[in-house]
Amino acid sequence: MPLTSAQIATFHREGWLFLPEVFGEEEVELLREEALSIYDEHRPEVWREKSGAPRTAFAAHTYNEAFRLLGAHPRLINPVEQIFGEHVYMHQYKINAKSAFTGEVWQWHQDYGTWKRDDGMPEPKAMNISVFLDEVMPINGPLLLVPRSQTAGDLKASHDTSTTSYPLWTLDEDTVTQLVEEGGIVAPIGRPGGVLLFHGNLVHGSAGNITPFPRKIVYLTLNAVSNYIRTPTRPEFIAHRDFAPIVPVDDDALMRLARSHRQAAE
Ligand SMILES: O=C(O)CCC(=O)C(=O)O
Repeated sequence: MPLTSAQIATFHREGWLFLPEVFGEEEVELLREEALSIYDEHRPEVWREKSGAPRTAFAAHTYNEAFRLLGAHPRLINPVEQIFGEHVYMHQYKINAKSAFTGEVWQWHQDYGTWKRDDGMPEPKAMNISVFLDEVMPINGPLLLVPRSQTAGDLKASHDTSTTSYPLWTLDEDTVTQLVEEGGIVAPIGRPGGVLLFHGNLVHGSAGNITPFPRKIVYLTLNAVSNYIRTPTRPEFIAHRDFAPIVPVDDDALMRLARSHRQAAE
């Protein structure tokens, strides 16, 4: 279903949009199982917290069939192309684990801050569209968003290479305080299968997860083809160099794969 004009207006005003129940239980169940087996692999794309628990798995669309189909899924590609008005390619792909008890913080940041400084992306014409694989609750480290902060543009940031295992261009407390005074903080929560998209300059972060409930979210970072990165410094599996437009798969492709896995297991 295309986004309605009211949804597009909300996205442009607030900087984010949540779409519940975009993927069904069978589809999400397969993705959840595949994510767990990827986290068990020892490969350079799987980054770990200081505790050794998985933090994120990069580029799973290049080595896992279920995540390949998700990375080209029309329910994710079409809304972003609708907003940008042009074709998109995959700039980055992550399955963030936020593991039970050990999932660590993501400091306050804007995604475009890192894409610009580390990858040479010309404009904030890229965004994250994410899929909840577990229930995202107020207590298990949901994303915290500062509504309307995308209008502040690209903010001054410092490169934090020590707080977590993942280097990030982060914002200072005064800047975050001021933006929160203006826009508040929201924490989109919801059932597995929900989809959240947010502007590349929207200020966001998340707290650690000390609950027994994991909070896996897949993030597709889709970039407008004309906005391809010019001066990448990060490895290919973090900032992709294949700028070809994504060709969407059939809407039922992931469902069919889930059913074939289930039948093979019966
Ligand atoms: O998964 C999270 O909690 C935060 C992820 C994030 O902020 C990002 O990937 O830019």
